[in-house]
Amino acid sequence: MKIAVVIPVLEEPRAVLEALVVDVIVACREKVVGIHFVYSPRTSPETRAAIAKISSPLVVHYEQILPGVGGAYRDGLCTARRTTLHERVTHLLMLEGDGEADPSTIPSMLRAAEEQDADVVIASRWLPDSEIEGYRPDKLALNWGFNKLFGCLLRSPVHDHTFTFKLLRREVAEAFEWSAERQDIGSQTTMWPVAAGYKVVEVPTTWRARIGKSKGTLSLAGNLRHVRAGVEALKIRWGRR
Ligand SMILES: Nc1nc2c(ncn2[C@@H]2O[C@H](COP(=O)(O)OP(=O)(O)O)[C@@H](O)[C@H]2O)c(=O)[nH]1
Ligand SMILES: [Mg+2]
Repeated sequence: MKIAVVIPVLEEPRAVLEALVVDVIVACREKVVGIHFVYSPRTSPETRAAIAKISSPLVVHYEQILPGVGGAYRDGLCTARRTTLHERVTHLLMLEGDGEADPSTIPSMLRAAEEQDADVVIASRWLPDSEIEGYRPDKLALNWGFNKLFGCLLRSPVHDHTFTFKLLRREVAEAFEWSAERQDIGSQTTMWPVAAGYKVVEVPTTWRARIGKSKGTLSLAGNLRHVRAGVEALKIRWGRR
């Protein structure tokens, strides 16, 4: 297994970024071949400077071309496959730069990929051993309902259909024309592989809201993007695409 990690960043504290890189290296060891930070024109100079100071040969800097956080991940998935030295990347790890995703889940994600021969491993916020801290109650209720509804419609084995933090087999990353521009990249990259019959498994994780205000959060209406991703998944599932 050779992993390229994709981390979009806007304005993240230096300590969070440094800890992320250390945690990824400790968790993946010799399996990690590149840690790709994806920058937007809105990424702060402080964030860029903090990453520039991290002295690891694994760190790669990339300016996104496609719009939004969805575009950042799409660009990152693409460039991570092309530019990670001479190694052949077999897996892509999507990880948020804001510290809300818990990198201590990575070892169990790698184990699940290897032991269960999974195509996608989701870090899940909705398993019995998962924890969610500081999620807005209205969004939490919406997320719960969304997961129940689309879990049922898609006959999905998954409990968390929207979280971005996951490990994708390279083949899965290349199998779809991802179109998400915002956080719907999380739902596309889970629901479309589920719908297409890939083996998608989950491991429990802890999600903690970041300290301070986030810049990129979706409005309640923006969550309709997840519904659109779900409808596209249904079309894949029932053969209309
Ligand atoms: N490169 C890039 N990063 C972004 C963009 N929008 C959000 N991010 C970063 O992507 C990561 C994931 O964002 P997410 O957690 O979905 O947004 P949140 O609601 O702001 O926490 C965070 O580290 C954000 O700072 C963007 O348009 N471009
Ligand atoms: Mg976040």
